[in-house]
Amino acid sequence: MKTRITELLGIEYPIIQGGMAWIANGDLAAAVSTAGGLGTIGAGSAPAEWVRGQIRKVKELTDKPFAVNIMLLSPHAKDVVDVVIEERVPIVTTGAGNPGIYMKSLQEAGTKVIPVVPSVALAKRLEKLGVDAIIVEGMEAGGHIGELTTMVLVPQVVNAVSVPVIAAGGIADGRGLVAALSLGAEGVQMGTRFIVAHECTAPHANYKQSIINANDRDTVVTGRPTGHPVRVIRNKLAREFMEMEKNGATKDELEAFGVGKYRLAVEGDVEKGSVLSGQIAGMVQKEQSAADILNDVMDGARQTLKNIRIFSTEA
Ligand code: TUI
Repeated sequence: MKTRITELLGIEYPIIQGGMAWIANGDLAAAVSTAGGLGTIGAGSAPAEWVRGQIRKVKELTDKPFAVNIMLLSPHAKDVVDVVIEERVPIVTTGAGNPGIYMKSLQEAGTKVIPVVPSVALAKRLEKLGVDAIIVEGMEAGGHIGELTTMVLVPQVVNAVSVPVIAAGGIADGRGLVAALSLGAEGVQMGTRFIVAHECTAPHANYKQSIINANDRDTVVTGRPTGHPVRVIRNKLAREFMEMEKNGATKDELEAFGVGKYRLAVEGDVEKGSVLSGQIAGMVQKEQSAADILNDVMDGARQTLKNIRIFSTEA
């Protein structure tokens, strides 16, 4: 399968692994890139030197292209940009904000910049600044999300920009890949499914089990009053958050209550911690290697294309 995304990024399959904060370390990124996708290190809110260590690890493990995701709300975002430039990282994805102020220095260093956007307006603005491609993420996704679904957002952004578009949110198999391509995307980004990859070494086994156990309705969105809505698995913490929100807790109270909770879940406390996950967790059923996940998605896509040859192609 060849698209502008596989060509731009120099990868075999049009599948990008999401740069999940606290979860996507160098082990996972290297495994995905080695297997023909685009692996991504999630800088999250980690210090820049941690990111440098993960970059060096990926470089040791593979010669293939890889990315670093810069979470723009991080207090270390600027330092991470400097490290990415020093280490000559080929591709940067960004999330949770507008990467405009970093565009020039990243592109002068030869780094391709691919922001995650939740709206047509931001996609248009960033295209003008010269981004190389755009990841359009629907609110089916896990973690920090926008308002619109993948199904409605992807075709509207495809209509509005000419750079290639990557679809994210609610995609975990070959049917999702074909659906995204049907909407005009030229690649997909998947997060939740890669959490259960064998090579995803950061999260505790309990975190992976929560993803595997989850059914279709087991995620909820908390934090809307803070301006940073986050999709998580419904657990003790999520119920407490929802109760606080119902009782009119202030932004400051909610934010203070949320501090340290991602880390707690990644370390194994999946009741009192925030288990970030996409809605598609209901379809993620087993742990597999990154290579098996990529092969399964590609095989599923080929099968799907056969299954949907329902229209006669004769004129
Ligand atoms: O970024 C994500 N997912 C994330 S980031 C994260 S860590 C976090 N910590 C504290 C508060 C919030 C998050 C956990 N999950 N996905 C990409 C994404 N980016 N989703 C939505 C956006 C986004 C939102 C607003 C991108 C740009 C944006 O622009 C606002 C503006 O400045 O115009």
